[in-house]
Amino acid sequence: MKRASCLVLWSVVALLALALTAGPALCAGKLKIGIVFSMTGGAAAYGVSQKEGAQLAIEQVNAAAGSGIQIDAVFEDDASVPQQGINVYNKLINGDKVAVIIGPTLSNTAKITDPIAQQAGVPVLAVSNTAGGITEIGDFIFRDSLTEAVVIPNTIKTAKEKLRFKKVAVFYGNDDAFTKSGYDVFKKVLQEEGVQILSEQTFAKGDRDFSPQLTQIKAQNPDAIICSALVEEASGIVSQARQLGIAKSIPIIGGNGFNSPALMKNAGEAAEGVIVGAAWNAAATNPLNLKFVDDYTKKYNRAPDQFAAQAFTGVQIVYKAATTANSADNRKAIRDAMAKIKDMDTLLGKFSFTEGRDANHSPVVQEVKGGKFAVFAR
Ligand code: 1QQ
Repeated sequence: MKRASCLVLWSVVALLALALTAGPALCAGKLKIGIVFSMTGGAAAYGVSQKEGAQLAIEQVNAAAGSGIQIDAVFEDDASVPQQGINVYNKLINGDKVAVIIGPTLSNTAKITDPIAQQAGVPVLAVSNTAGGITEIGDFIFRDSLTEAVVIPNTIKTAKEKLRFKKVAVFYGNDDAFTKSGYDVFKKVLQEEGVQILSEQTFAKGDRDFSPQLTQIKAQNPDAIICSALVEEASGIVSQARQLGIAKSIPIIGGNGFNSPALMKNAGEAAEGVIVGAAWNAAATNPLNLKFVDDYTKKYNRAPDQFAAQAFTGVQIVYKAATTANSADNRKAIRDAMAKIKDMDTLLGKFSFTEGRDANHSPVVQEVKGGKFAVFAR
């Protein structure tokens, strides 16, 4: 009897050993993703959409995964404040021990949180940071959001070709990494394109009254107003420009901060005709985008925006990296697999990272028409 049970035991051990050495067993387990978005504070309009986009992707990935790797997401709110970003990064990395982080919403926060992840060897995928100098933080930092450096030159060239503006006023926030970075790119391209900059005006985060600057801008009689702002301030600027009598024929041209439907919600009719550079437009007809727009609209009863689309894609990219690495928890292996992603089918098109771990696809130019972002075509 004793000998028989011993035999059974040995056969089990032998079988186990065989299973372990018989090539790559499919890894199951939970892929813990820390997801940091601005759910409250000035950037909440972006963060709320991002969370919805991410949740839709997680649902779909987990439904398709069966007994393979499942995503276990830990959502955190950075409250649009860099210090809160630091707090939640530390919690996710050291407390929850996540394998990878998606976020944070703002470049202004990423600039100080991402070095923490880099130091800890935790891969980060930004899904909305567009300022310069983010992926340069280190080799664990990636993004699927097109930079202002890629989007804005296309916006200015396309708009200038159609509208033929020669002299513009530039208006930007000088206390935020994204608004400053957008301003730098706008200025460089305007100079390259030979457009005269009549004046440069600034505002600060949280400002509500833009009439002193807009009154000066109006007096300078520009052909267009170039504005680098997050959506809270952008909405106020657009509304007040029209209230002060700056004619609709003088277009306001913005960067990524303008990309939220909160602009139309807050500024209403005044937002009509605003021109915005973007990474994505809802009208893209590739099958994955059609499905995304349909699924999202059914789930949330409203159309998705670019931030939802990029967050949705971000979850898929991270998941692909984990399954390629065949690991739910090896941070370095997931980083390495992410760096190698090539021609992945996404709603943004075939997705690959550049050498510098940035997104690599064509930008679009949009115009607000009938309360929606339409592809710019005048
Ligand atoms: C950034 C941005 C914001 C407009 C989006 C959240 O692009 O902070 O980089």
